[in-house]
Amino acid sequence: PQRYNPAEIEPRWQAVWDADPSLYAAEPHDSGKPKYYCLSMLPYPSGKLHIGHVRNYAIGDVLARFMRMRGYNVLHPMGWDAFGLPAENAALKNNTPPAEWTLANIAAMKTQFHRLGLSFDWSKEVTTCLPDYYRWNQWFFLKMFEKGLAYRKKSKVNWCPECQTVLANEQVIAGCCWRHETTIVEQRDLTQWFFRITQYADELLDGLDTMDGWPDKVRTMQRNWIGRSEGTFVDFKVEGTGEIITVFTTRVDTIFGATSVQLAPEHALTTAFAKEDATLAGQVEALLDEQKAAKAAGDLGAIEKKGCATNRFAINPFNGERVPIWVGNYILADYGTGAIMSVPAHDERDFEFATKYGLDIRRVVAPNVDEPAEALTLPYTGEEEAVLIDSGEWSGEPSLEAQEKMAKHAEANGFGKKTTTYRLKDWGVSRQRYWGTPIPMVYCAANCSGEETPIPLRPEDLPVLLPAQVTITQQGGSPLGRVPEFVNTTCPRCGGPAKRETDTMDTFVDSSWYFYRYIDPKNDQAPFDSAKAAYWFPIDQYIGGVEHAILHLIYSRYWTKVMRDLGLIENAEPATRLFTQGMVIKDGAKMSKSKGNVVSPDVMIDKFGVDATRMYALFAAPPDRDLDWQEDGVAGVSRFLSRVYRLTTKFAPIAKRAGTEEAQSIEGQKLLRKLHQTIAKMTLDFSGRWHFNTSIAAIMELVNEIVTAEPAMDAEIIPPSAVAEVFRNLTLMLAPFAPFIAAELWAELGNTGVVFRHPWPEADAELAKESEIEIPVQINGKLVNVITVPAGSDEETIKAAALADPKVISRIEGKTVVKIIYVPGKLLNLVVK
Ligand code: ANZ
Ligand code: ZN
Ligand code: ZN
Repeated sequence: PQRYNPAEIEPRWQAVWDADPSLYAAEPHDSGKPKYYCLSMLPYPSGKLHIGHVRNYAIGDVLARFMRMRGYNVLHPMGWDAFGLPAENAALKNNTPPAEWTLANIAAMKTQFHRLGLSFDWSKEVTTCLPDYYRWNQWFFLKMFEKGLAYRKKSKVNWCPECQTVLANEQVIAGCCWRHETTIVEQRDLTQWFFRITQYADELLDGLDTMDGWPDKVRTMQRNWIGRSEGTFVDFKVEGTGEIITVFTTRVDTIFGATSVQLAPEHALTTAFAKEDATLAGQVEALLDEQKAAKAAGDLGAIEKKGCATNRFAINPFNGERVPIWVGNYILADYGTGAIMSVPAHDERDFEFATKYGLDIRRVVAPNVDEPAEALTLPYTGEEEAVLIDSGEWSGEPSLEAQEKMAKHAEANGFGKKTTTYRLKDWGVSRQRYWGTPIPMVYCAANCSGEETPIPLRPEDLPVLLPAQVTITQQGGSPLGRVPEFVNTTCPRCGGPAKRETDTMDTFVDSSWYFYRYIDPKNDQAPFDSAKAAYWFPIDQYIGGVEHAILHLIYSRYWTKVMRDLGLIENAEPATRLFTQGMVIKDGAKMSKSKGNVVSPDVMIDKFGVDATRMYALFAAPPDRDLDWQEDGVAGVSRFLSRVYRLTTKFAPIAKRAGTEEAQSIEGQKLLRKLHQTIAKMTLDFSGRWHFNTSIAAIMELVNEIVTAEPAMDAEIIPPSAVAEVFRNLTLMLAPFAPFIAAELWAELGNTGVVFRHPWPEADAELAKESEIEIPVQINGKLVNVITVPAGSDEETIKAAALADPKVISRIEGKTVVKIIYVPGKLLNLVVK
């Protein structure tokens, strides 16, 4: 008998497949076939695939292969998220140009992908660091500038001293840089480019409600990130000066309980007050430091609330009352208006603060008007059932209604209005880096615009190429600013000398729309053809890590809406379904070089082959859970494949002799029953949850049944036609998971053609039907025996069979059966006295 030898089988088949470049190619958008766009997130070309990649890409690959077998026109592309900091770091370390380093890594990883037998359509490859891609980033930038969606403003920005660049809010994690987990992010004042994502805040939020193909946890994270909050602006006047402090509150109904106004340490009035009062200035500085430290620690909510009085007062416009103005370290400058009215009786934070500093605490809402308010435990934060008390003409109003009415009142009297605030901020896209997309703007100091006003390039000026000759140093500022040939250019308006913008774009720009480029990667007239997009979009299944839940997945949704409004596409969301896979861990811990627990895909493949490695990655845990990598487990899957190989090669000669009119035996029926049950189960597993671990377990069970039937197949009690049917379908079902062994066995069984171009098998419901079913019998709730009855037996037959069972007879002897409860198909319980 032949031995299963993946080291021989796998390269041989890969060579066969390589000879057919159309093997995995999507058919054109006008092919008339139903489409399926299966997208796995593209990797950063770090140089080496890790075992986590193997798992992620195996999930998409199985799905793409299955959908092809189901007759869909499948698009399963791959590309490279190729701009970014690591290339610059490598350039610093090894003195290799970022482009060279990146392209060499891409070549190395492509070889690894190839070895893994992933069914990517490489004719659609996209590499984001090449000009034929990034010129379209620049094109979009110009469109967005035209629409007022790209703008420049001076602002406080997050600055990573290690990266020497600005970070988006989304790239600040627990106060530190997302790439430098221990480097505290600083705030700097810089003029930066922004994308107006806030213009789409409502749509981004409301869209989430309709996206039921996305995991709830991802939708919740995006909701919180957008952080829409309905409230009211109310203007308090500073006593004496008449200056206005606008506060943002979600609870205007509690305004009669406001006993102070609190300003953020960075509020403009705080700064103004501090200028005239040195003591105050010192106190404010201390408060600001505390706030920064808490931000860096990542939990501003946990800050020990502190503040200082300004010795000034503000007037509550609702009742004319005079309340002290304080500065609080828990008030953020960049949320709402940076100022609040403090209502200690009904807000946790204000309560803590007022208790500490002895400020008044005044109850103005209560769950019930009849109960004495003094009995209420504070702070009382309820609003659904609450009613206003001690609130002048508003007393007696339910809280929620009062919020509406009081906001209207403020608006009518010119001291406030209803408003909506968002936690979401505009997307800062400027980076002081070299290895990114140049921003297509110039400054014409001499004639047109002055130093500060950007002039957009014309579409025909694109692409603005990244200069190849650049020295990467640790020095701050944009590296492009040190390349005179890049900086000095001519003005598109007056033709005079001008200077180029030297910031590059955040690399999240690249990944916001790369999946649209896949459908038309060689188009040099437009980012893509809209007719193609109309066919392929939205993506049917997007697969990637949950770590992208906010950053990448909000930006891509935003980009989709912008493109829709530019008239390029019709879909409002990029992907109908999102699947977030779990991580691969080792011995319960995340793999890392420092822990020395990294599993190399190459080592696994050398030992066990691609098929066993892929299949183990899918079998060892549900794909959305973390997987603890066990080499023993891979060995186990490899033994399973050896068994399949042995059985198939052994029975192939019999299968090949299959006739058409063979008499069926009980043994043959039993084996075919298991086969069709397996087909049905696997087909169901492919209908949306992608729990491939249970699919593979089902194939394993089928193979166990084949082993049981081996003697009957040897003796040809099971006819050759049944043998042929079983092995042929087993091979087809293995094909998405273990394509190499499937191809080998498909040929071994005498078939020609490519196994994974063959249609997926159909389950025959008649053949799958059980001839007998098992019913557990209980007496007074205790299991006594399991009886076997013909499938489809009615209740009377089953009761009779139970009462005729010897074990049951002996237990009920001398007693009376008072009741028989039958749960159809599940259970029979005799109540006996
Ligand atoms: C008075 C009040 C009374 C409030 C009450 C709440 C309960 P969300 O839902 O997160 O938007 N706030 C407003 N701006 C703030 C800032 N810059 N820094 C810290 N806190 C700020 O929360 C809005 C509430 O958070 C606002 O409503 C305000 O406190 C506070 F019984 O105003 B509230
Ligand atoms: Zn950093
Ligand atoms: Zn000019």
